[in-house]
Amino acid sequence: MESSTHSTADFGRLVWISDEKDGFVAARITDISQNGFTLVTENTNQTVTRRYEETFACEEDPNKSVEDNCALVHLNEATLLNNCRLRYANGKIYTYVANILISINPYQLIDNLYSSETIKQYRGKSLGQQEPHIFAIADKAYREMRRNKTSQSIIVSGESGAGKTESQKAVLKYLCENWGAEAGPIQQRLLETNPILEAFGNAKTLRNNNSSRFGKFVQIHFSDNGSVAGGFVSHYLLETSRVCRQATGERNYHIFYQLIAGASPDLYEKLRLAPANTFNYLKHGATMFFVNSKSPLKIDTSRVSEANSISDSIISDIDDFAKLEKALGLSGMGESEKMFIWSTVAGILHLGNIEFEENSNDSRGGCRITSETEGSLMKASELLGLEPEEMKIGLCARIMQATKGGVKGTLIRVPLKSHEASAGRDALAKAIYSKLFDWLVAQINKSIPFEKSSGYIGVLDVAGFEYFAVNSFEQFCINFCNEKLQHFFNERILKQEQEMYEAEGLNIQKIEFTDNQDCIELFEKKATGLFDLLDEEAKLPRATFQHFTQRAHESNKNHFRLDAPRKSKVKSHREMRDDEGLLIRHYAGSVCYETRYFVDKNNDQLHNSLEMLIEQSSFPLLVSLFTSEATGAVKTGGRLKAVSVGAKFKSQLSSLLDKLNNTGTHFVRCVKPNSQMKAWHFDGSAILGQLQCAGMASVLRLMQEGFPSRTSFADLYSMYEKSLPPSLARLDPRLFSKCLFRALGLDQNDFQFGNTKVFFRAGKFAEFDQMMKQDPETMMELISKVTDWLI
Ligand code: AOV
Ligand code: MG
Repeated sequence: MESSTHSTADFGRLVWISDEKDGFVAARITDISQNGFTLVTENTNQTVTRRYEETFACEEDPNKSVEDNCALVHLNEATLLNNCRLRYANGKIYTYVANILISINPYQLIDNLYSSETIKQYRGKSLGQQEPHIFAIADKAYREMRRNKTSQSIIVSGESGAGKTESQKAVLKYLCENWGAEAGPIQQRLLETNPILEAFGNAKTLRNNNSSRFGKFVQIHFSDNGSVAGGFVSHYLLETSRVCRQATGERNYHIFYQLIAGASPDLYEKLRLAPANTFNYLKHGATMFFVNSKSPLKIDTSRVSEANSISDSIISDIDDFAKLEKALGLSGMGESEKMFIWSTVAGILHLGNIEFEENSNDSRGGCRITSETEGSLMKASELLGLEPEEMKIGLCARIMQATKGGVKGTLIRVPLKSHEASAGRDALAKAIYSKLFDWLVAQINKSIPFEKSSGYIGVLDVAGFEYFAVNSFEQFCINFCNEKLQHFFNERILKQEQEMYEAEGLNIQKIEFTDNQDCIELFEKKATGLFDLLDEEAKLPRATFQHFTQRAHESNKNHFRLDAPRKSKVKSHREMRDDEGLLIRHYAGSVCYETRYFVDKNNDQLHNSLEMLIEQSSFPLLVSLFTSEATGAVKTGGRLKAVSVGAKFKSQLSSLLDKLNNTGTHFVRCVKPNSQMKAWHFDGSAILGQLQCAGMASVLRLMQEGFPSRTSFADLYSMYEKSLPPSLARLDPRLFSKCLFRALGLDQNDFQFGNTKVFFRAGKFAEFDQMMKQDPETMMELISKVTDWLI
């Protein structure tokens, strides 16, 4: 709060003060000094002192909650947190901040929250007419798409486990159930994409039992008459490292366990499957099976790892496998395609069991496959359609082109050390899995074509900003993506809003917000940006992460956003030398990245003998995964062009942002209430941190000053034009609108007239909208009274 405004009148006033545990607690002012307040906390009766700027204004009644936070007198972080807390305690997970929806994960199914009856209640209703809900946002997007004839995007963000994917599913359900009737199978296929994407792209992590390990933008297309006409799924950055390794307590992708648990005895035999704990790619995380759900199915306990006692967990995998099979069928995949998928997945598991040892008989120091794992090689080669001998050679050696005096010569085989062969094996497994995922998405898209589209509603579900004790290339990419989205959010909500106020001649104070364009440039600037430097490093004969890191620091000396890791104030970070890490100041806080695997992770190309190996597979579908453009491969002169992971992601993101820029946007900020995934437990400090990361503080400031809803005079006029008597039809739209507002008797404080639009205070549009729904005759009567007076 501003110091100049304080006086003895503040004595006894209640304010919010920051609190380590709860985010904010209420405290009463007992004294005022030059530097700040002395206060007594309401709950614990403790006397504390705070500087003025550390306190936030509190509502007269701090126990009053509102659906739209903008209905409060004081809009700040503390009142927002308190409002969310009060609502959450009453079983309400949704709250608006004007048009932005905040959604706090209940970690428990709420009766009827997403039922068909509820869907009906929201259809065609303006925001604010019903309780806050994700359906209201979906409906708003739909109405705006129809009214403005422009596509719309719903941007769902939040940290892992906050409820993004569940929100996305709710939006899909709402749109398909309301406007999908004519689309029939397309609508069903759209809804069935989820079990497929989740089986292959989700996994149990420490933060979320069903964590999406990829980003997605799902577009639902609509035809001219407003019914669902098709869809399209774009996906981003699947986490491939999980295929080979998982952190303790985490799992590999669901599909591996689903297949083992759910395959029929015949299929199980055919795929040479075995209990999960016998596969290297599954046993490191150690939690094999999980989750709830009761199933009447008989369980074959021999498939459960011996290390894990039989529990309910396996049942969910069996159920989910059945759902997956059905979904694949609905997406147009026949028996042969399903078999291809199963054998590829099983092939990856067997591939992971192949181990190498140094070959003392090889004078060139190469390695060989251990005799104990020869069987795995046989099984993997069979399931991937490869010759076992070829596979052996492909795994244990790489092909190089000899050069003599700068002239390229014959191809030679260079034997690999066992650790190099192991790395190649893992790279192969990851490549096959990620190509399979690309292919599945391509198949899904084929099954939901959108030729008759006249516009779409897209829902974006990407991982939110993250930072851990150790942050690597994955966090680097995700956080870059979040910088871009935050920038878009700032542009849309904050910058454009203020520019519009100015253009409309509204007198509203300028709101400062931190522009993060400089941080984006640190990543994507040509030549000196971190992504380009990383690509350049890979081209060097002796690429090292230290050299990359040094160059990153040298090329961006004195860049406000970049520093040496030792400057990190975050205690949990491991000590790092300057050439081992990057400290980046993101919009949501500083993150220290460990660059050790950056160069490797940025390059997902297989060494060429493995690429050649796959191209020899007797399964044309497998070969096509590596050569078809549908799965994202770029071909140049018959060979695949090497595009680094970072470069691909950067270009995907820029095309996503182009799309978002051309749509109307709606924001949903999901919040994870606590780190234990406990139902209805509100951890104030953790939630406050997320609201801050979501950029809510500056939004609140803007809303406090501004008018977040508006409608143009021209639109208002055209709604009535046809039924206007000649004397009224002469009025220009602005004058007409003024008459209309007089007639309606709206409170002068709730709106302002701009040059082309009328603007409403937050939360006041619904009231107006409701009045506009009176029958035209009553309205006309009202208007003509005002015009009489006017003329
Ligand atoms: P996320 O998508 O944001 O995380 P999810 O949507 O997967 O998070 O939600 C995590 C879990 O929280 C779900 O599996 C549900 O159990 C529960 N949940 C979320 N939303 C609701 C809701 N509205 N009602 C009831 N339970 C809910 V990640 O994909 O990890 O970033 O990467
Ligand atoms: Mg998710």
